[in-house]
Amino acid sequence: MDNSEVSARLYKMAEMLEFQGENPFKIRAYIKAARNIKNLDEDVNKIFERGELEDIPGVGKAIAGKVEEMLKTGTFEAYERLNIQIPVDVGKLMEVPEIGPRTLQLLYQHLGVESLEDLKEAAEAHRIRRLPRMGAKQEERILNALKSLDERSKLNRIPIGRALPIAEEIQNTLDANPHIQNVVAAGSIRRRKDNVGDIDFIATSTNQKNAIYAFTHMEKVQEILGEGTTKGSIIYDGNIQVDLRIVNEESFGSLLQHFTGSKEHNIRLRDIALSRGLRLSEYGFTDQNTGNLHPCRTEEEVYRTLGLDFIPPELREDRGEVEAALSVNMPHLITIDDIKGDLHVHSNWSDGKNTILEMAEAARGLGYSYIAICDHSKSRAIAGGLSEKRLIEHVSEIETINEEFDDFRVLSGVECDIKANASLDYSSDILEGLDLVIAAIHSGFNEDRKTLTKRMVSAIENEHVDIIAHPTGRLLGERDAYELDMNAVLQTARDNNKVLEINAFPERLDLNDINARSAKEMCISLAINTDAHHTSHYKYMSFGVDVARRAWLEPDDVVNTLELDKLCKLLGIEKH
Ligand code: DGT
Ligand code: CA
Ligand code: CA
Repeated sequence: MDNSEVSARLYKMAEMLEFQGENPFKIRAYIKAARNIKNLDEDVNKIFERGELEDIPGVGKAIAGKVEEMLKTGTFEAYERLNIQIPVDVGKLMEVPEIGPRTLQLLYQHLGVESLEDLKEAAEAHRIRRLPRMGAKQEERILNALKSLDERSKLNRIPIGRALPIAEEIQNTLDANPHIQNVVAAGSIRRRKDNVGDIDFIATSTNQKNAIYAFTHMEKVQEILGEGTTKGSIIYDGNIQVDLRIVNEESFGSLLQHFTGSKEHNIRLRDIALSRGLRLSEYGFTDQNTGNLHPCRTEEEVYRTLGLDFIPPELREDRGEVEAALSVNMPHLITIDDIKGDLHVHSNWSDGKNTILEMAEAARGLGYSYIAICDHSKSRAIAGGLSEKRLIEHVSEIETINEEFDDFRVLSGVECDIKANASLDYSSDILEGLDLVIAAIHSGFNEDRKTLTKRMVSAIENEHVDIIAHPTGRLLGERDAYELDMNAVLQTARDNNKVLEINAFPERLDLNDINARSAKEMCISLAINTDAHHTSHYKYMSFGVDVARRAWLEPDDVVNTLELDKLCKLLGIEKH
């Protein structure tokens, strides 16, 4: 167990004791020990090996014994005993501001409340107001507290599109500091998860104290949560928690690996280490026979020592990457340099901000060979959807523009609405005249699963449709994916040889990593498109590539890695 795990278990013990109505001194002792172990600069295992557990402030003889038990067995007896005695999820329930240990006792004994779900059910059924010392007001306060807890846990996660620019801003500030070197954002942000809980930096320093001070005193710091000799923790502008750890160069690789996570991935690595007689921690490998610590300077060294291929951060989720690395079977993940064009771009013919020519020139400037202009279809009046007549004019405008280029092609496309009755927004003869048809659902999100799936399936089966845009309709932190039988969608796409989009617009990232990986496994091709409404939106391509990497995609899985002629062949586009 590492420091944070030991500390978490001590905290949980304190909560359970509180629930039992134990002696407050005993409870406070656990909390103090938990806090001090969490804030240690050194691995608690090392301190234990030196026989110095009792030197940790707040750790007396009794708690030192429990820590020793944990380090040897992963838990301690008193905790296990209490945990069996108390069926109640004390930790989660005490997070509700209205609920203290006495109320919890009452709820458990009278109503059998063991979990947050039980609590919600009891409150909604108005059973709480009838308890002694409770009333309708109290019950309503609990319901409100539950609601805001739910919202906060959603709000508390930050979409990567918001977190990454902030991480880059902080990175630049730290890089400019003469006392700080090797700054890397680790954690879920390095794994490019589509939403992150906080931002975890690690760095080396020639002057640790100055480095931490500089970090906690950056201009946009709202609050300092902690300031030690090797770590600092702050709330940054925008209400985002940011942590910084300073590490020695000798163990930089070990710490970077540990703090990149995920936790699940690290647990797998720890097991592999143990099978080789080594204990893996954020400080390095400890030989279990000699007790010697071998810190790793690079992450590559960590994986090499375990007999594993290097695993890219985006794959570190314990979703098969460890097995792939053991069998020397890692995928060759797609990179941004593989992208040859963007197949979902808007212009000012509908709700985009730039002309078709401007969109084309900007894309060409990025080194792309093609884009597809896919403005909205006629049903989307608020987005300036094109009437049949305008669509035909749009196609000839694109033909004229193409005459200006010999190394670049604008494909004429449309983002065609899938209407409520599952039909498309234009007739077949109109769709036939286009190079590319992207179909999407933009309305009726609240329909039931059967209806929405049917709309999607009919669109995929339509012979003129090439790509399904943002297939689940989710908006990060705003709107959940609509109800959809994803399996049916994937099977239909496979059977009809259709392409599914990874929409790279940072609010969408749709398909997500999990669904995109299922698509790959079913041999369905994907397209990574920005849905740009402005030339500046082309930069979002990297967010889509990140999703693709987390989905294990290789260049061959993505149609817009193809050169123009191969793409045209694949999509049946006429050459000009
Ligand atoms: P987040 O911030 O919720 O998006 O997710 P992460 O993965 O960034 O998690 P965070 O910030 O709690 O911790 C950063 C890394 O530190 C995590 O990916 C793995 C490592 N870590 C944290 N807690 C534990 C733990 O209890 N056990 C192990 N083995 N590693 C941990
Ligand atoms: Ca994190
Ligand atoms: Ca963190």
